[in-house]
Amino acid sequence: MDTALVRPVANSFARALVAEPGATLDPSRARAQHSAYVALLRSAGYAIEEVPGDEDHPDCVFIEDAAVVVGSVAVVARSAAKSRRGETGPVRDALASRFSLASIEAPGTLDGGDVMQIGGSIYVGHSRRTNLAGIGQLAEIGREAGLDLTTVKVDDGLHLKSSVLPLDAETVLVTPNCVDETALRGLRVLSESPIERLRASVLPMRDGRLLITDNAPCTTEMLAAAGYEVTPVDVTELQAADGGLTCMSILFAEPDR
Ligand code: CIR
Repeated sequence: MDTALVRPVANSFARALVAEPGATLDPSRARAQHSAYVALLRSAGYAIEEVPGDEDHPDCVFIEDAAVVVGSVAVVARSAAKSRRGETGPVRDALASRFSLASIEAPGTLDGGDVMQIGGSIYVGHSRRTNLAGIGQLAEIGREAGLDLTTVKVDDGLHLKSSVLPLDAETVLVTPNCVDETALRGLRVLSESPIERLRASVLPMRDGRLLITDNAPCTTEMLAAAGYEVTPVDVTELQAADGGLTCMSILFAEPDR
């Protein structure tokens, strides 16, 4: 069974972190869009488990950043954004009954949005949120699970997965000129349409459909022509707070017990 861990949009979402100052955020609109996103995950066959929301943490809906599942280990993250550090407890509690636990420790920092797992390898963004100490700690955990880790320098965008997203086990969708793309050699790269820069976010679901943000029609058409079964979804209010489609869930196969 595959599970999607999600977290509701808090009323305090209006105060979520934004890279572009001045953005106004509407929690009700974000909540409606989030519900549609969760409904699509459910329709794909994920068992939805909701971690309680937290009004003290306006960004808590972006649950991906709080923890990363690597093999049989759930790694509790430690954001460089201090306002987000308190988000991890309830996420850790939800994962603790299924996985053994590890944590990124100071001075390491790491957001789950910087961790891309594809084809048995881990790629980690070295970004404003994730530092080399955090990457080193994750590499050690990955090594024990038999997974290679590649560091990718992120020059533009919040996280690695703001601009590099898995489409399948060997292909990524890349926004050009955001990361050191030499680190991605070995992967097949499809490029986001330049006129939709950083608008296309994707999430491959377990039923074979590819969720895609509905404000990126050129990229959607390109992916459909490449053979992906695309399902557009409107998450513009969450994108206004720098979120993408991966960041609102933690997806995993339930471990055998
Ligand atoms: C932040 O700045 O941390 C949030 N407003 C957005 C986080 C998005 N997370 C993600 O894409 N993994």
